[in-house]
Amino acid sequence: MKMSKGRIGRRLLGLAVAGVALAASGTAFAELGQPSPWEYRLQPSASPVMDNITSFHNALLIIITVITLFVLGLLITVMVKFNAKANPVPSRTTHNTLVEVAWTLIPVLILVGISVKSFQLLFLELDIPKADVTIKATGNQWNWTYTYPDDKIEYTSIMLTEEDRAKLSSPPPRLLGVDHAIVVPVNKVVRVETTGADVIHSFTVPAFGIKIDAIPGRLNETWFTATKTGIYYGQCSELCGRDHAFMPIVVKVVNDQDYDDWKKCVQSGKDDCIDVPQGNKAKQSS
Ligand SMILES: [Cu+2]
Repeated sequence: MKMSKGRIGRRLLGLAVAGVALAASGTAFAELGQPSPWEYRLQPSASPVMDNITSFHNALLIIITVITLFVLGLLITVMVKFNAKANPVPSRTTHNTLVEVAWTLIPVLILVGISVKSFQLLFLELDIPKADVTIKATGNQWNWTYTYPDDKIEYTSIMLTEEDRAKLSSPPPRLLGVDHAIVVPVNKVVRVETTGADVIHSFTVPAFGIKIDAIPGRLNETWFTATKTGIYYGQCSELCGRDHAFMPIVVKVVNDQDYDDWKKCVQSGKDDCIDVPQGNKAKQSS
């Protein structure tokens, strides 16, 4: 079957339009703080670190696309222009100083540019600003224990069963809901300390751009500032055993007033604090 040039062009154009439509729908489905069907991008950002990760990722995507297309173009040019049929008498050129300097220097400059941005991002992630709230997350097989050392609050967060989930008026996504979320105030620096009680787990919340191992006998730390109120879902991201897939992380970001109310509520041992859909296990630790 032979296709005319015009037909091939129209098909390619059709494919390009479909691709753009798919890319656009990817953003249309994206919901803050949780994964969405057919998502292939990063989750929408809700912290300054994630803003930086997202723009770095997008910039790298442009750079590698341009480089790949450039190399592809060179390959096609060589194949078309310099094959034995089109170019029976090859040139005997072996050196070209300008070209050699250029193809050494330009990639080095590109890599240096990328590394500078990359180090800036690493420092942003690792330089923990003065914290307003400190939370210690302890990974257990297979749930998380959260401690607010400054407020003497400690509770364990366990994934909701399908039955529990069905009872809720607005159920959380499947396998992501928990009985007790982490509650933090919006626009405040939250320092997260992680450790493991048994094996290595990993504390991850994509929308905040944090992923840090929770290792027995060690205290790791990271931080985030949630810039929008809402509910953010994450998961343990280190294969930690049988129920690794069933120890989600839920962070509820609320305003200062709600945060204070929640703290008081938990400290007074009440049953219906804002993060608790049923039963109360969040208690003041002794
Ligand atoms: Cu785990």
